Amino acid sequence: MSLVCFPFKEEDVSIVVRNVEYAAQHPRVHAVLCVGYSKGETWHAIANSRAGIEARTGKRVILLLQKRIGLSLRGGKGDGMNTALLYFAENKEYSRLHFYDADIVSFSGDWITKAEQSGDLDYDLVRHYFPRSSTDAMITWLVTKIGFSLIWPNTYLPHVEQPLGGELMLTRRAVEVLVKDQRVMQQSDWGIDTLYTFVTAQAGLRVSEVYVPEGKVHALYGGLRDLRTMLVECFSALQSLQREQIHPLAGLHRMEPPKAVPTAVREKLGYDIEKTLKLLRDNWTPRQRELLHKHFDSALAKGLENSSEWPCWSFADEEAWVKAYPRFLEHFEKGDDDWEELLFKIWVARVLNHTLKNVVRGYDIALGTLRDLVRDTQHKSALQI
Ligand code: GDX
Repeated sequence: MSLVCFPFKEEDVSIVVRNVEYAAQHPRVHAVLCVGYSKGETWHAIANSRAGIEARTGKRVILLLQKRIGLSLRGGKGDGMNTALLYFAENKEYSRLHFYDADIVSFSGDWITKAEQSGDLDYDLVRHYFPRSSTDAMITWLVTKIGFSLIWPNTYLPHVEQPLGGELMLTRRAVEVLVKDQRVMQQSDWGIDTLYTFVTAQAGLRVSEVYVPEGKVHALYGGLRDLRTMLVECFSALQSLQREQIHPLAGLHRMEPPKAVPTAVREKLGYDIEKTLKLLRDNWTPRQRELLHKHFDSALAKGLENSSEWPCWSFADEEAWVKAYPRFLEHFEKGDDDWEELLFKIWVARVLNHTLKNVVRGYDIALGTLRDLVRDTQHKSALQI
């Protein structure tokens, strides 16, 4: 018997309500849990449609406000997901807990079926993965997968296709591992996905990634500025884990092979390039320049400074990013605006470099360069351990 959770903030209410009903209709699902950030429009829309969905499906729809659990960090999606973990841990009638972002336009009962089928093969954690545009997932590729490759190259972590995905299914065993772990319960912000991925790997759980061919159609980003908080919180979560050890043979990771990528995904541009170009010119301070020259390679420092005057990005190639990453691991300070802005600017320059050097050569080349970067980083790092 499964419980499906949708964490939500403010989303298109018709999509959220429809997704709740789709989940409730599924034969394996016993109840749907909606965990809201606040009592806004989306909350009230779910509250108003709840009785109708319960009458039509015969399943309970539970509506909870997220608890403030991780008190040292911003209260965000982590508190929402962890509120669901605690609810599940206390209510022993459920054996599996699913999470789905509430705003997925392409969500259907098939997503639940796929996860349930892998759960039937005794995996502890099932993650959904899907085809993504060659300019999407830039935090996943450049921060999380490169970080995993640099820090834990000889584990399965660098091979997890979508380690930040919000669509996953946990067995009771996996939930118990997470709930008992203070690192997880304190991660109240966007870093939560990193923590779930890392801690389940460290605990040696069995992970399966299932492929959803239609992809995740959801609200799009404007300029990359929209992703600044997520970038900082995802990097900082990884930075907080950097001294942790994982046994190279811990856990098991299996991946369903992908299928041909749909044309709409191959052709999609994930963000607004023109708006993003301007970001390299904004918010400079003398201290940012000082930190840049003190801690980073001179070619990168000079290139980024030049970009404050005129759009340029060629300095932020793959090698420059992989060289800069350990410097951030060592010196970055979350909450220090100059450090956050430097991380953001160097990441923006890297994303622009990827877009204007690799993506312009076509989808397959662009994805190939991302995969090669992860593989090469992992290999070089493994040789140094
Ligand atoms: N309860 C609660 N509290 N829900 C939240 C909060 C919060 O503070 N913030 C966001 N949500 C909900 C939101 O309404 C949606 O249902 C879901 O969480 C995801 O948020 P969204 O803003 O749509 O995230 P985005 O940018 O689509 O990122 C998601 O996908 C990334 C990815 O695909 O890689 C999100 O699941 C990320 O964690 C993931 O990295």
